[in-house]
Amino acid sequence: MNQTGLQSLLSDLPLGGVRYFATLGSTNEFAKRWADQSAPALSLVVADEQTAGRGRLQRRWFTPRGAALAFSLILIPRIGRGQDGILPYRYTALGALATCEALNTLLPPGNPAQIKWPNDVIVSRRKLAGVLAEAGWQGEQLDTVILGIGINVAPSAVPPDEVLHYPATCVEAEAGAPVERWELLHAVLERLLFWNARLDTPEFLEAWNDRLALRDEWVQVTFDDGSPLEGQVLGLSEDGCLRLRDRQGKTHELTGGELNVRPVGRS
Ligand code: BT5
Repeated sequence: MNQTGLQSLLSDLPLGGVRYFATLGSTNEFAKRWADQSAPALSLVVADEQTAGRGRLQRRWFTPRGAALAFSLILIPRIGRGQDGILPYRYTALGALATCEALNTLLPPGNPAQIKWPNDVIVSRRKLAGVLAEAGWQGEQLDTVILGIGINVAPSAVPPDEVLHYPATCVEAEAGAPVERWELLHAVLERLLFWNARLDTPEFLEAWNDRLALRDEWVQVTFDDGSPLEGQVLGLSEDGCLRLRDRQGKTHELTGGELNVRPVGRS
């Protein structure tokens, strides 16, 4: 792939600018700087390889050359703080939902991609893609969202187990066939643009809820400060929080940004 090839591949989509890099530190980082210099809405940054790809909480995201998709879309929502209690969450879900939908055209129907709340896309209980939505504020206004997505396509994209918090997989292993990376990128972007225009609709919430992984299962959640909570996954609340019921029967609605959800008794 190269700059011209990418532009031509995506020419039917209503994107802003498109930038392709063979190697880049982080597409989110580049997109942030580009947004600060007034990038048009829906501009896209794609890298074949990332040398400083990031996850949440300063974690690393591995994107070796030739095997993965790593890209960031610049969204300009212009929504006031009053309306946005859970908005950055919706963007994370937007990325995860679009990724699931594009993947599910390639995966066997009995083994679909699902969203492990809040930001992982998993198949067969293994992480196949991660989403990092970073919000930029201008005073009280949500000014920019950099929506970054990393997808493991070929087996060499999957990092070794010892560096992982959660088992990982890739699209080709789950699809059982070679996958054309750039066609997959096109398909994800198409779904992203579709749902981005419908973020505040009940249909969006329903589609997100339908793809929620670990429903009815007991999970352990670890919050930022290290405190744990064990509960059964009930689904999403009306505003996209994860609803859990604890052993005492009390329902919790999780909004916390940085938490890990793990099936109880599994690694
Ligand atoms: C995420 O964070 O899952 C968000 C990943 C977002 C990556 C995209 S790529 C394009 C854009 N540009 C960037 O710089 N970032 C975004 P989190 O939930 O914190 O998960 C991070 C953890 O996932 C790491 O600590 C590893 O354990 C694991 N990990 C790292 N690389 C992985 C990979 N390729 N596949 C599966 N797991 C991985």
